[in-house]
Amino acid sequence: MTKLGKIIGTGLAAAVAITAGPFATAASAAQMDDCVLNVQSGKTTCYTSLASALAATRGSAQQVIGGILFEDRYRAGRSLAIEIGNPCVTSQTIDYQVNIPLWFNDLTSSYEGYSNCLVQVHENTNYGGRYDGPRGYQPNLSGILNDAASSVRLW
Ligand SMILES: [Ca+2]
Repeated sequence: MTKLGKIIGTGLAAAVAITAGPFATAASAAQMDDCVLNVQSGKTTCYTSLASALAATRGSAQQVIGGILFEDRYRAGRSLAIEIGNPCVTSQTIDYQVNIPLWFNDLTSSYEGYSNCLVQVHENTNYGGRYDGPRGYQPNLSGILNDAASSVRLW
């Protein structure tokens, strides 16, 4: 490395440290905050952005996103995308259902359906308790269902 390279390298490292702040760890430099849960396999895969998560799904054969749960109102914050095998059909019957992984449990504040799916979130696991939906878009879960969803159905 040239002397100039060393200076630039040191400067970048210092800048990152300052930006990251006192509570950051090395892992938080690129937080894997946007995840995709595959309903069929139960496997969750996480990415550093929602755009990356959706791009990965578009690149996978035979999979589409049926809905996305968001940590904050109006599609903000961390997200959990629900990956399904085929688009939803009629909105008259339940096409897919899955329990929300523990890391996203009781976090949902807004949600949106995709691939012709309507989303319904339930207060408890296994589709119990109170629920909201099915809807195409819920921008602001309020009251008892805010930060409470533990399972989700796609209609
Ligand atoms: Ca709950």
